[in-house]
Amino acid sequence: MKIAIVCYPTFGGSGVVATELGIALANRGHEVHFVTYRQPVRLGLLNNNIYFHEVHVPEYPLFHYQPYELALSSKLVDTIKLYGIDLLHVHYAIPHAYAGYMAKKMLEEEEIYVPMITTLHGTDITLVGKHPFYKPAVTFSINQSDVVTSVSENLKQRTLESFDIRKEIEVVPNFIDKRKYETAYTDCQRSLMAEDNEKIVTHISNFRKVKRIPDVIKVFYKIQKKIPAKLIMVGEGPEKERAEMLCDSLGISNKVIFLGNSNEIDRILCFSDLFLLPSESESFGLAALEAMMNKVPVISSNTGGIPEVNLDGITGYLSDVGDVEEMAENAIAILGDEKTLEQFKQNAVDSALRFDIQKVLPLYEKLYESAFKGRFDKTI
Ligand code: GMT
Repeated sequence: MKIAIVCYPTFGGSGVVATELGIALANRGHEVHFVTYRQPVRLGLLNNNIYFHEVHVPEYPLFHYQPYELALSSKLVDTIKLYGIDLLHVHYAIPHAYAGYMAKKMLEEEEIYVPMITTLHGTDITLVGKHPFYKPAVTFSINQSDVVTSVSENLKQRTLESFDIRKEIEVVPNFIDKRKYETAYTDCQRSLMAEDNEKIVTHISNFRKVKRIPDVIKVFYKIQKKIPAKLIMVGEGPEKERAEMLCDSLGISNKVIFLGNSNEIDRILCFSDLFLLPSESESFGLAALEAMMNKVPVISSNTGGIPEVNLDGITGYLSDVGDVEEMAENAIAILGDEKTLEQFKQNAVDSALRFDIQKVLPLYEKLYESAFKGRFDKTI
């Protein structure tokens, strides 16, 4: 099939999932066209089956806000016509499902019928999407999608609770490619980051408020009082400066390494012993899954879809949002005993295999096929 994928090209989870999905589809022989405002960060080299079409938004001084949706829907129309695209898959409802719907309608004027799959990722529903200023448009564009998927059962339920949805929502979880890890680094180079006797604790995110970055620091502060350890903070975002200041005031700056955004996530996780994800809300927690696949147990909050990924007492531990005391106790219980740590590491990787791409990709392909077969239904 010829598939157009719309996503955010940044380090956010939805963009990562969309990119990895596109690469996997291309490897299965599909022709994949990414349509977005920059080449997605995980895309790497383009190949015979992968194309990238940049959406340009011309600046005009009259506009206080530049109309990205307009430029995106126009680019979609052009790309779909030029390449004979069979199907459109938009990741993150805002504004992609809205722009996708407009493109569909424009194409219908020319008797071109392209089904649209919308994948809900989290904040497009839980944070931004349900804001009254966006809600009618988000509800409309979800209902107008030919297929709607959500990355966890929890996100599906939250969508149904918050919006008047008339469509069936299919749960297709996020995924990970186990084959990528079979050839992963053998020399983890942990000595670059910590002394032999130190444990390495890691957090990766976009440093937004929802990630509760101060909790990460507070949990680590308690850990390092009992166990020699380093904290590696990966990512960029609005909370980063405050985090650096908190480390300073707690006197642990020499034990915390801020790395910024990285394309070497697997390399960092390879030498990590524990992953912290104390988020306020999380529809899935892709970063936790990536950690688990790298044999890193997870200490997390029990919010949203995280319990579908991190299994309490098996792959790590779950606590109520903000319960830094319990999170630190659980972390110390895992890190403080080598046998326990080894068991949790093994459980983490075993459990991550539930989300191997070989299991998840066919779910998307099946939905694509049924949407493609039914593409004329709503237009008759
Ligand atoms: O918050 C992020 O980490 C980025 C955000 C996004 O929109 O890209 O992530 C959301 O989608 C990811 C991929 O499906 C999920 O793993 C994250 O849990 C989800 N974030 C939230 O729900 C806060």
